[in-house]
Amino acid sequence: MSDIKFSVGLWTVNWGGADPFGTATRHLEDNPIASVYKLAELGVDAFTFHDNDIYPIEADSTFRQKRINELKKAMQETGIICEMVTTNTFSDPLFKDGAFTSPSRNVRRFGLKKIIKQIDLGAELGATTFVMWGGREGTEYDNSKDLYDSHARYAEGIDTVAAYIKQKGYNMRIALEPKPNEPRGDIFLPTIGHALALIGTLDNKDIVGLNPEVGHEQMATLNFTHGIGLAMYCDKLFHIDLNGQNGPRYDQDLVFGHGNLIQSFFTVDLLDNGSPNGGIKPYTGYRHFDYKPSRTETTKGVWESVIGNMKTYKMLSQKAKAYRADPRTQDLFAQAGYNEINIPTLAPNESISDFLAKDQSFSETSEASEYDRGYVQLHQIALEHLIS
Ligand SMILES: [Mn+2]
Repeated sequence: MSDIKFSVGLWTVNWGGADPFGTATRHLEDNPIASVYKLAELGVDAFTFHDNDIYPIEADSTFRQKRINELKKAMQETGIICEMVTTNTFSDPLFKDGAFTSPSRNVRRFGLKKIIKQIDLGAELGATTFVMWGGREGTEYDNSKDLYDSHARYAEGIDTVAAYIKQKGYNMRIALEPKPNEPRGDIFLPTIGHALALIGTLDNKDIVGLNPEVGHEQMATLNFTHGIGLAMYCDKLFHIDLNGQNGPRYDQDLVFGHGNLIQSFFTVDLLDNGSPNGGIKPYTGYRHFDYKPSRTETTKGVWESVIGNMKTYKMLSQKAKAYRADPRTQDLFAQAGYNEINIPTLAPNESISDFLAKDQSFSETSEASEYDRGYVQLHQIALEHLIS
């Protein structure tokens, strides 16, 4: 447990509650840096931020530097660190049709410079991950954009940034954050799988991975635990956004565990313990919370929700450990076939022609259809650990 580290985005706790149907419901501190002190006080190990979380897009260099100095002071005084940075390429009207995939070359060039500026700042502050959420990269209509050139410009943008990181020698990797929709009708790179496919085409794919968010995959009706399982299989889980979501609807950004709880349990189990056969190693990165304290909450509720995220994670972590250590679980893993799925289907050095020459009769293998895998009992044991 002690090696698990938590981080929180400044945009989460500094969200005033404004949504598409209403204005802010909470009074925020004039200076967003105040929240860094509060996060440190609550025992959060690290924070993350967009450039415009600490200064507005129109800020001059003097004001920008003033805020950076205040941020560094907060880090020195509290010991909290900055583990990830990201760039806001979605709020300003100029990004209404994307940054890397905007039809306007001027917007794309402005967006690229804005991103690189934040990467320089992140490196200066010690951040090792740069997250790219292309919230405005997409369309409302299928004929709005040339789909070859849009993906080519997206890939070009990512590759250019990755090449810059390498050229500067920064200890930093890029993590793409998929989301299916909202704010765009359809966002490019909508899921973990889509993003992995584009990463495979990049020149600098070695330093580009993923920052999957629980709710974003679940908005697309996908299984988040399976998604990060694939990302970890591909060595591409570079960062993670933990939160809560109740199925396919608007992006709820609830506290971690406040949505699909049993899936949260299996997510924690995979992150903390790896896969049962050891192919997926335990995740060593920050457990990052990207959520929105509900609009109904006052400032008090904001800080309670920060604590809630960490407390739930720790509780699930303990329960996942107990589930794995339970002898019934280990017996049922064997019954479920865990000790057979790890044996390759072909024998060592078995050629495809040798394989085809051997008899594999239907009657020999039909007994498999009657084999009791005990999946329901295994799941019941997990549930009992979860609610005990
Ligand atoms: Mn979200």
